[in-house]
Amino acid sequence: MRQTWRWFGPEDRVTVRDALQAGAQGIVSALHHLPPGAPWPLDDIAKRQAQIATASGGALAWEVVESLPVSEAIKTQASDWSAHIDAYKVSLTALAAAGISTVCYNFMPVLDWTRTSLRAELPSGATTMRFDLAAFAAFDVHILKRPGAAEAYTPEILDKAKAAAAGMDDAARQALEKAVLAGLPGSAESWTLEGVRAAIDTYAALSSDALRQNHIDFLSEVVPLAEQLGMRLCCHPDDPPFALLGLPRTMSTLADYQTVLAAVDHPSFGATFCTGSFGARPDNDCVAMAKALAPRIHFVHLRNVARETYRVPCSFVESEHLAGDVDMVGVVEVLLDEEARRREQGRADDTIPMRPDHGQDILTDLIAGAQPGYPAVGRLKGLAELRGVMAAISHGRAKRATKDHEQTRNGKQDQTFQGGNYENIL
Ligand code: DNO
Repeated sequence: MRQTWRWFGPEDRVTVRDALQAGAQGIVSALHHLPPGAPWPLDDIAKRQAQIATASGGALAWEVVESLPVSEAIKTQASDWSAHIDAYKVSLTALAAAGISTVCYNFMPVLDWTRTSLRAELPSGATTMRFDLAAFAAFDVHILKRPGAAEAYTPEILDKAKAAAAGMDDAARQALEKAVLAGLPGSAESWTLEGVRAAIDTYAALSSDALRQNHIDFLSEVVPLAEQLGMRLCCHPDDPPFALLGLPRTMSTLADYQTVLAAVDHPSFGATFCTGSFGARPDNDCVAMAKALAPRIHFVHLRNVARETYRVPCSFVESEHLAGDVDMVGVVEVLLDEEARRREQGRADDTIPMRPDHGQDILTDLIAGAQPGYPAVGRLKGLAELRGVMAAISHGRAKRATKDHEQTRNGKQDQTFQGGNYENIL
């Protein structure tokens, strides 16, 4: 797998050189300063490419776009949706002209990834991101005060949420609000409570099926162009993979992916396989899902989660890459198998880009103030561990292949020898 690293651009406190020193082979980036729905000008793309090339002395290039955001207007098919589709096509065309062919996006209504704590302290002093269902309910019911919110939670969670809200001072309330509304890291957009309420209202009449259909309509518009340009679009799963704030989420499970992949059955459209997002549901078996989706996986996020409760929705904490509930070695094995299969089939995309997704804040991360979830050292540690797993699996395979080869050769020699055996001839 191609070992890539997310860089948010010049504002990112973790630099391209840091990525290089961590051993990354390529960069994942986006033009976060442009709002969803705006076209990406070729000049801005070229500028980002030049920044990466200059900072890495030509060693690294921008290989994957994450994300080319899909606007709310496209998701709800509001009046300006077709103008936004046109802008999306302009951006894809410019990216293809710049030589970038893998583009990740998501189709989550309103909020992107959602946590209730961005720096939850662990016993070691490290910090990590956490989603606590009771804290989220406290936000939904007591801070956002969404009409009907209480219906989304069990009485037990509502009791906990009430107690949590009652125990919060202003600072705690603001921290929770900030964590939930953090949205897309590095993005130009940040939500206010009023903005979220208004955005939620635009989904009032939109069922899950309608949102799924809007997703398919979006893909029907852009995938033919992606195909023509030789690009791969890949949808990131819902994070967390269940409905929040009464909004539909339709890319959370294997069945969700299979429905959309079948409806837009073209190799130019596939999945961003994110183990941390899928893994936050006890009924998502990441190894089985990776096997089922393998031929259509265009990009991989490797991250782990430890689930704290066992229903859907559940609470979870982001664990170290090889700890937690996702069988990370099992998933990597499936992905390496898929690469081997693609090589045999002569597919051009036989090397799948992966990135170590998120990382705990450890050592100097604790004072560096990087984007939540994107520290230098925590990610470097994750990448190093994952690289170790990949190397060990590949090494084992290479050894077995050599052994098989030798056995076949010896077998052939035996046969040749038997063929020339005088006793046999005589
Ligand atoms: C969180 C990320 C997501 C992801 C988008 C892709 O850290 O994994 O923000 O980039 O959902 O569209």
